[in-house]
Amino acid sequence: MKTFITGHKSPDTDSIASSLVMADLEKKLGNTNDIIACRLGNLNKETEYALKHFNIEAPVLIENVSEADEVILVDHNNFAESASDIADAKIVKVIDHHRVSGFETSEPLFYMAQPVGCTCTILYELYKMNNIEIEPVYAGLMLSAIISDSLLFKSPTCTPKDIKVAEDLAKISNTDINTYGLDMLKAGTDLSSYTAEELINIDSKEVSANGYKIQIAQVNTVDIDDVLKNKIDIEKAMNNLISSKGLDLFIFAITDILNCNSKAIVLGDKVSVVEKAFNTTVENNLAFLPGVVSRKKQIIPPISESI
Ligand SMILES: [Mn+2]
Repeated sequence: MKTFITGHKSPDTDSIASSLVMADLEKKLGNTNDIIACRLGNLNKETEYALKHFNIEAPVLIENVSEADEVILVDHNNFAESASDIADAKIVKVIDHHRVSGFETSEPLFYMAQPVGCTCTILYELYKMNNIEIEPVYAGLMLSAIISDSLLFKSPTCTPKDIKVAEDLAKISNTDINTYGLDMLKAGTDLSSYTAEELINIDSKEVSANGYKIQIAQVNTVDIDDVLKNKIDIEKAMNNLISSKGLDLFIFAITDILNCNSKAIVLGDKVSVVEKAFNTTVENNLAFLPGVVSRKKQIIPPISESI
């Protein structure tokens, strides 16, 4: 019997860490299957940095879950963000911190969701609930995920619980949160080796609202203008995806993680939605979004509302 554990497509540090950590938890909870931590895409540089720092192998790259007897989803539930054949799989557990959407099973399952900033915050609680000791390497991975999802606690998605858990994980893994956290986040902002096509896919989500198809991609940087040097190529790549996927709107948010602002390249027939949502003007396909760092809390809700 094989149990696959996977996070979402375009995996971020939380999705990768959660799949590795959940695999450890499952083993310690007594799951005797062949437990395989998986990923549905390439590692980003921030995640690479974290895995290297804590000296742990990346999850196995998969395209579908046809080989699995059962599947555990972490850090997502929406089938649109999961393996292409997930609807046919036997999903036995979900550990997630996103809204429930586009998800259905034919059988009962273990489903644990909390409105916290990071899936790893919930996994930490699972260790505690089951009286399982956390090994330093898994503490380090969970800490990395919380730092990543919360942008070092600066994102509005961050809750007091995330901070408390991170502090304990820092102790267990003997990590200085600020030094390590900044180094890890900065490692993720080295975008120099990405092509425009890759750039718009590093962290990209399709959401549908009111019948419209909207793609919202995001990259983190310490210098927005540096990313905008390739604006023409990025726009070309975005327009290609708009045609091939039939998108109504494509928002590519470039987030300054030090100053906590974003600029977004906005393309598609529904650009006016962005102007309405953020009470701004899109000039030269570009909108300034002061104070915006979180796609989940600060971009998706106003866009869904105004469309
Ligand atoms: Mn997450």
